[in-house]
Amino acid sequence: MTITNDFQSWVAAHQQRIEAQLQASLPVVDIAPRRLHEAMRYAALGSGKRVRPLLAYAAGEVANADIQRVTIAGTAVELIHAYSLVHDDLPSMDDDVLRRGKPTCHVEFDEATALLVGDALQSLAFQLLAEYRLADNATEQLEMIKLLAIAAGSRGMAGGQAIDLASVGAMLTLPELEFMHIHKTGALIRAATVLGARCGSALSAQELAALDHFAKCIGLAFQVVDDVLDTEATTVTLGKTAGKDAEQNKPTYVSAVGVAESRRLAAELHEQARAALERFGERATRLRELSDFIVLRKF
Ligand code: GRG
Repeated sequence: MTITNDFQSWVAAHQQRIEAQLQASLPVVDIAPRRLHEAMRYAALGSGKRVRPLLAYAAGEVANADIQRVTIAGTAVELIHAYSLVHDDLPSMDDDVLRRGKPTCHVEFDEATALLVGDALQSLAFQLLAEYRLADNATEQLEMIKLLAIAAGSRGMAGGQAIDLASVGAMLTLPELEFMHIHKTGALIRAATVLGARCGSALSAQELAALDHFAKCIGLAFQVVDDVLDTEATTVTLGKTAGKDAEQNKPTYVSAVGVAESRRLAAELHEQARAALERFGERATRLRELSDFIVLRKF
């Protein structure tokens, strides 16, 4: 399992596509309200691994999708992700001062602006999905918009965040932790993958289910690795405050089962994710490489 130069070039090229689309879609700073627009751009542009859009592109390759359609879907998911980070960092939530190697949005601007940034990024995501053609017919496109709305809402990411906030100081069982993360982190990762595939030629229900299962496993693996990195990596490498989970007494995979077992669990989820891709052969090469990256990453 190695990260090849070819994969790295693919990642860089697709990260650039997303950056360019974000640049073009975010409101410019010289139209009013300027401070809000500046803060939106501050939160969404310039860094971030862009894992979710990369998953959309890689799944799009499985379904032979038009790259411009995937760019819009991936950008919409990244806008939702950027909003979630801004809100997650607020004093009323995780209360963090560092994100993507720079001061969090509410520190750089102010709390009210950060709240509005999250709101406006989320609206912009859905505006893009409604504005551009993503599917050959309107019914399919509406289904795709609904899929992202559910993934971001109370039965998805926002619901997972509510469970996370209510769990501070609690000792969760492994199934409870899994339930929380399938929603908080996993829902958007699954949505990105399935949306990427749905930008392409119709896959069968079984093929879509296999991709969804891949994304469910890799979304959980992403979180397990995140928990390990929170204990083992430095603030400089992560670009966000390391050790926050323990400091805030949050239940994590590491607090539940320790580092070694967490690593074993991540490897098992990685295996399951790769197994779900078997039926796709060469078409799923980028998804396989991305799953390796997610598990091997150091930041
Ligand atoms: C506020 C509704 C609401 C939801 C917040 C995503 C989230 C839910 C909170 C983020 C807290 C956190 C550290 C979750 C762990 C996994 C995760 C999503 C990490 C950040 O995502 P990356 O690593 O970040 O993809 P970059 O900066 O690379 O985009």
